[in-house]
Amino acid sequence: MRSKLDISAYFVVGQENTKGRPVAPIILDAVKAGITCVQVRSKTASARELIELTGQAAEVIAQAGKSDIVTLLVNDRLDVILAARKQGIHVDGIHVGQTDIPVDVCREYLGPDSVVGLSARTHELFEYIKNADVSLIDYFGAGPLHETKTKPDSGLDIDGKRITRSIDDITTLAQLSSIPVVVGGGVKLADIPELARTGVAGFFVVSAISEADEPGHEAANLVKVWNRHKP
Ligand code: TZP
Ligand code: MG
Repeated sequence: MRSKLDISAYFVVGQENTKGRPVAPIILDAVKAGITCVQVRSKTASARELIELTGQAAEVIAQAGKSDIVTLLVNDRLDVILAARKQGIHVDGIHVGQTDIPVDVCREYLGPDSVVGLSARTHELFEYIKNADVSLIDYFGAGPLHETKTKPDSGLDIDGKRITRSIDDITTLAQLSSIPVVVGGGVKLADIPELARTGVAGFFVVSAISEADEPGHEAANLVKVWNRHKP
């Protein structure tokens, strides 16, 4: 568990999200603009490419002078984090989904000071958030707010029907959860004011920043509007 974990402005990115542009400069721009958490997530990169990208992400965060403020996480790949750490790369932790490596294994290998984030369940979300054992995790990811082409299977329930979360649902989630909740899935600048007012700990985005013509400018706007409207 990281003592100072700020997931208010959380950027998820991989090589498949940047319209062919190099990822690291986009992370640098986002971090300079005030993004507080970066998650390296790629379903197309090899292990070696992910280690490389994680190293680049750590480097640009350091270059921005923000290694102590910005949390760097890797999606799913415990193996990548262990290999990156072995090379001396500063990685804060992991984000896993419900069908990924179990959180007790993540915690065992990454240690007590690492961040372990977990995507909440889609099915019976409210019951789950209320009753889940959160002793090994730092935060929940939840959503989607909207259907998104970035992750087409996001929000599919066990019967294959898609569930998106209303602002009222998200307000309830924030109240029910005993740990911070970060919400994403189709989130754009226009969603930020009402999302900030729900009381959740933060928003996460991929394409709003990664596909923007000026990622730094877009990230700065997201951060500014969040901070203006949060409780
Ligand atoms: N997890 C749930 S939705 C999602 C992830 C990684 C993708 C969100 O992408 P975008 O482009 O912000 O809709
Ligand atoms: Mg996963």
